[in-house]
Amino acid sequence: LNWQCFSEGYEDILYHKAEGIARISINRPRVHNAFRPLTVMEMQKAMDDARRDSEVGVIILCGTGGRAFCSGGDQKVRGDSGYKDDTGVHHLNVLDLQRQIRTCPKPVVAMVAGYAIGGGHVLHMICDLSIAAENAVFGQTGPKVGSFDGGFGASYMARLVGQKKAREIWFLCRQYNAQQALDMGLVNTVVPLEELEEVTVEWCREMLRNSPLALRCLKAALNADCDGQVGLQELAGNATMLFYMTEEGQEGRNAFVEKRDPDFSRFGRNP
Ligand code: 2NE
Repeated sequence: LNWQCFSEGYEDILYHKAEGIARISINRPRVHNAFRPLTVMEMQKAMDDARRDSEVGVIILCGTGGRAFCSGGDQKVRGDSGYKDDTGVHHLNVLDLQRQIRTCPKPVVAMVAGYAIGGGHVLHMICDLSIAAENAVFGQTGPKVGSFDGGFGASYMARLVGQKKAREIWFLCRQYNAQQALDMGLVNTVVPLEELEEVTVEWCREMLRNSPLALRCLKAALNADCDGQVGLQELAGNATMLFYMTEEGQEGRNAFVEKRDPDFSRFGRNP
């Protein structure tokens, strides 16, 4: 792909676009792409751009260097109530990023080479699809390093791999290879490292050929099954958008603007 670079102004990430695909790469390979508050803020900014760009249909999240997708929160900037930014303020802003990925109406694909560990493992789980390279390594470390993610990191994991396996992953803090991750439903496919981007782009292209509205509603529907009232809000927002697109919905607005009574009589009542 002929990636166009939009990385200017970013310090911790690289941001590229090509043929309807946006690619956000964590670019801190010296720490296995651990995230600090700035990294997360930049990812949020790029995610927002990709969401708003009508040319973009699919978003890829990945890490640079081939040795790590992401190793979670940067333990070297961890303060006593979160991860410290340059001004000393403590954050857990990766939780906002998780929700942003989840509620983005476009498919988000994790392209995982190397370690997806801790909060980095949760990030790939939150993505709609995960394509793993053969060198990928998955696992949580929270109980070892004095942390845990009891939100999506626990409950959504259990939806993916089942309660027993989720407890094993969190309680024992083992590492799992790509094949094991595939076997337990953590990832969609495993490919040789040198084919990782090519296969990921092919999966993206397949999705781009399908109806964006159908994908959007399906993502919201699958989220709604897990996300309670917030999930229902997201699904219902799509229903409202679709209603706005109908003549029946538009009649209500037109009548108000034209200061007349609405006439819904021409709209049928399907059984
Ligand atoms: C990922 C892993 C298993 C790799 O091991 P290895 O032996 O291949 O590499 P090494 O030497 O540990 O790492 C290379 C460099 O990257 C740094 C290391 O410190 C090392 O740099 P130097 O010390 O040599 O200068 N590095 C790696 N991960 C880092 C991290 N997360 N923060 C800062 N520096 C890191 C191994 O590196 C590992 O276990 N890493 C730690 C994984 C971890 O515990 N992550 C945090 C989990 S908690 C979390 O992410 C979280 C949450 O639970 C809730 C909310 C938000 C975040």
